[in-house]
Amino acid sequence: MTKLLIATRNRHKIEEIRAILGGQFQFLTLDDFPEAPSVIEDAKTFAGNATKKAVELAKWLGTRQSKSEFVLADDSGLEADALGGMPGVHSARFAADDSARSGNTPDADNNAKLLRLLKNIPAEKRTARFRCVIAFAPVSHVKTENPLPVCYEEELKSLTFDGACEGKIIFAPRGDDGFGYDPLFVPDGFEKTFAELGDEIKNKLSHRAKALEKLKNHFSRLPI
Ligand code: ITT
Repeated sequence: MTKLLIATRNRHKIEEIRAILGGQFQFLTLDDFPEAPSVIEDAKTFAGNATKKAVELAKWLGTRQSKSEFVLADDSGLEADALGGMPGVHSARFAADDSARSGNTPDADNNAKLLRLLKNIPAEKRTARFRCVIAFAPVSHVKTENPLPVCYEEELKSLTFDGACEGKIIFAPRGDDGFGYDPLFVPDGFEKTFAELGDEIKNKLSHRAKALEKLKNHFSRLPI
């Protein structure tokens, strides 16, 4: 069975990714590697941050006696149209004063800030989407004789898969399941928030489910 490191410390992401990918992989997470370096997410796009997380962790694992064969990293967030796509790549640290430098901020604070900024926006203009990019990088334990100039080799071998889920932002949080902005997000075609719909439904229609579906399709065609 293929060994896969899920490169996140976000427990909710780990549970969703495991549930969606199912029994095809043997999963490890960053909890299995407390000494793993933390990656600074300073790219301007979800794809940039996801690739950075996957590639840096794959390079680090390549220097160790780890049996992981691939690293999977998820970068995701919410885009509100009335806010020009904010919070976007800053979703996890939206409530911080300086979103480029601070660590993650509590979900409740991020949600409160989102509601504050959308206070005067009517229901029909509260359209939004969750986006997710999954980066998938091989762990190489073998040093090549003629590495590519500079250090692009791992980047070139990594793959990305994206997914989006359209919906709208309501006026007050509802529901207890999920994480992040789930209590404020009603996906198109539903009346309930992701936090009310629960994991089973969310994992069929979410941005993460769509990105992982593409990864699964790709993987099912590989001879491994
Ligand atoms: P890692 O970087 O360790 O993976 P993180 O939580 O910092 O964990 P991101 O940088 O990708 O992850 O930020 C994702 C944020 O976007 C997350 O903290 C939520 O605020 C929001 N988000 C992403 N997917 C979500 C989902 O399915 N439901 C609700 N909010 C979500």
